[in-house]
Amino acid sequence: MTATQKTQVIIVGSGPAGLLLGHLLNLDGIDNIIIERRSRDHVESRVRAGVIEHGIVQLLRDVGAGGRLDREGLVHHGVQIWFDDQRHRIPLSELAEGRAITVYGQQEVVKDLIALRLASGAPIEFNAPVLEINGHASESPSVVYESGGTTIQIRGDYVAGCDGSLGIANRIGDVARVERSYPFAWLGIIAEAAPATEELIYARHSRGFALYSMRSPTISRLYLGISSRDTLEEWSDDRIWEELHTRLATEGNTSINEGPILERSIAGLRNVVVTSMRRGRLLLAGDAAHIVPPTGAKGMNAALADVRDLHRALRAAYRDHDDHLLEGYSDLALERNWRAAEFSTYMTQMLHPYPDDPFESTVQLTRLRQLFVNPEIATALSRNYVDLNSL
Ligand code: RFL
Ligand code: PHB
Repeated sequence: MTATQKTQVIIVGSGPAGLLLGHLLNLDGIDNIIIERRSRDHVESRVRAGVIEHGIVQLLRDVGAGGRLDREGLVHHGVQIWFDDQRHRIPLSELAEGRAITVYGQQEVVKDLIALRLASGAPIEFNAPVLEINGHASESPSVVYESGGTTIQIRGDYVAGCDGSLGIANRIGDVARVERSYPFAWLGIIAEAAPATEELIYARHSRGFALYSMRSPTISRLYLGISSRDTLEEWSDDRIWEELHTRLATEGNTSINEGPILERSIAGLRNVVVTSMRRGRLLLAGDAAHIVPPTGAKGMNAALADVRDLHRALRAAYRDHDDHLLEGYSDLALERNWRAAEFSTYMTQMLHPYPDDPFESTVQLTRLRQLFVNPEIATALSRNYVDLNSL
């Protein structure tokens, strides 16, 4: 092991959460290091979320990470919700004080933040798995990681656990979590095909859920709700397209452009919320602390909103020697994250048919119809969809 290094904040993980936190701390002159298990190339090409809330776009702009996002992001003022063989639209911006969502891939956010990091010259280590987090209950916690065959120990004032759901930080200390699983997963593809829709389409079809999204004028992002037991081998290209055509059709009219499938993966649907996001001087943010099913498009937004709160708290601690915000960080972030959990559950349960449960099916259709009968319900959905994490 090399001699112990020292910094102020040790950030584990370079997903959206860790990268934004590092950037915000740099702007305040607070020393920090980001330590990432995977390669830069891997982190920059991981296909995941695509919808950014109004307030989170503003946050990225405010900190100088909004240039390409503003040029290339697709601003959407409405969303399509299809069911009962009919097309319906929710005018998001009309119902949410003019606010909108921006469709911009998570890996683009990550690329933009990595570019800022490298330009700042602040340390970021790729291919460097964190093996241990020690002394979280003490005044000077430390992290042990591996890099280029060497084991390195670094000590800091705080450790930020931004290492996702499968990382190490959320296993430290008294771990308690509340969970829910669903019998569904999403099969997601990226296809080289111009999107045949201008707005996202969430479809509840009797055969299952489907979502039509996009990444650019030439790249489509599509999802199918499948059984949580299914594997990729069971889903040939032909089967995927056939099912998408069926579920994204109304009155017999299909509306999808096919193209070569560039990427495919299956992600299970689940909720997890830890009972505390602070364990002494170890602070959790993002997927390390909570997971939502993707139906509400909240995961990345929640991760970035956690960092907005955590950064304020760390700044107050360093600049004003005031620990109040740090002490309140977990409660504040959990309240917001439970609202995200509730909304994501509502969207998931409304849009994924349970084939063998006629009661649940009728409840779902009743909920969907209510959305287009009762403007208050559509308004609540719009506000939560476009800006839950800044409400
Ligand atoms: P990340 O992005 O998982 O980053 C964690 C990083 O930590 C690294 N790591 C370690 N590094 C060092 N040492 C260790 N021991 C480590 N263990 C792990 C990992 O390699 C990784 O780089 O977490 P973060 O930053 O909290 O960001 C969370 C988001 O990635 C996640 O919430 C979203 O992708 C969720 N999500 C969506 N969110 C949205 O807001 N809108 C969406 O439309 C949306 N769609 C989605 C999604 C997630 C999906 N999947 C695949 C889970 C669609 C899908 C299909
Ligand atoms: C995406 O574009 O990847 C996407 C959009 C909406 C969701 C989830 C994922 O709810």
